[in-house]
Amino acid sequence: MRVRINITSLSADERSQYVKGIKLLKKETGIKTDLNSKPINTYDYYVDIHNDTVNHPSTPPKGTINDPDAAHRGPAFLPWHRAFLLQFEADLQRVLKDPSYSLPYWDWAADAALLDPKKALVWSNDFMGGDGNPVTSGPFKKGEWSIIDNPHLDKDGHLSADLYRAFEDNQYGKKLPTQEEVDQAMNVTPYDCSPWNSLSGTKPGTTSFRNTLEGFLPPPEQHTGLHNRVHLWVGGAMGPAASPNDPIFFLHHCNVDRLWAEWQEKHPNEKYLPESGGPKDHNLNDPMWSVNKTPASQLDHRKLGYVYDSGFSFTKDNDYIPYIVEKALMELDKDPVQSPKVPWPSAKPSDSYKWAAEWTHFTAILLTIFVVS
Ligand SMILES: [Cu+2]
Repeated sequence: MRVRINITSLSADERSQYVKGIKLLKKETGIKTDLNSKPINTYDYYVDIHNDTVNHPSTPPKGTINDPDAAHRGPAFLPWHRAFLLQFEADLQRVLKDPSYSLPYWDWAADAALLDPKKALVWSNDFMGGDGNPVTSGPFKKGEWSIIDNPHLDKDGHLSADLYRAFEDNQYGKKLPTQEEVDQAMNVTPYDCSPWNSLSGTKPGTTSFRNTLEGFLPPPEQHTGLHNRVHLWVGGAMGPAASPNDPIFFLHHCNVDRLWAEWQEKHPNEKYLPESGGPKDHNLNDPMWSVNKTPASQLDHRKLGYVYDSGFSFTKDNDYIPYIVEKALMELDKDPVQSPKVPWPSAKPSDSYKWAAEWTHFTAILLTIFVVS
């Protein structure tokens, strides 16, 4: 079973593996063709597919702006992106020659708690690089990365194919979603509800986990909830439908997928909805456009071969020891990038274990003082 881990748990070498894989996919040709059967590099294939989901409305002829496309504003939002990520991950495994390679995830709610989320580890020079139009730092800066399906003007007014970002610029994306907002979403049931679009859950007395996590709920601030707001917070290339142009896309969506997986574990009796009667591509057994999988086939992430390192994965008390040690180390050595190297599991140790935990904590501090001095 592969484990998808928090980016803050990656070593510098592991961070560079992700960057290396992304760059290899961008260089690789001969594997994929675009929707017009023209050759396209493997990375841009994913940009192109995602960009084109919007041209595949689920309610032909084209429905209202509230109606789903093949992958958004509808129940299949979560299974479609799960399948999309798995295909991307399989390509990374192939180019990195590592069948156990697993996408890491960006826990943006943890960054929301930082003094300055713009300085979080994820944006460091050896990983995603920073802000700007164009981006001028990190592995995806101007000259080292180009984007497709999104011609735009740079800050000097020149037509550009460079990666661009605009942290906290969008009026609806001033703040990353907080852990409190995530926790509230995790309590929302059922999975989804009629009318199975971006209005799901807006009618009094109805609610929708999918629409809460996707981010069209709660009204009246539509489009500004969890997943959507992260796109807006990063801004730039993360805004339009070609958002996989920014390699942060996959780390963001891996986190969205993690939250769905945790919700599923938390609510084992809540089924995927709708079984039938919903928009095309979004019913339980509909083949989803381009990924060629049904939502039903994507529901059990363990059967798909992976788990996440957070929350439910920590079932044994012993699993906490590295976290307790790490936390102690962090207290003594303030991290300059303001990010814990190891995420604190969301579940808490059992009461019987608290004493041992406190002792481990205490010993770790003593050891650290001893080793440092
Ligand atoms: Cu998407």
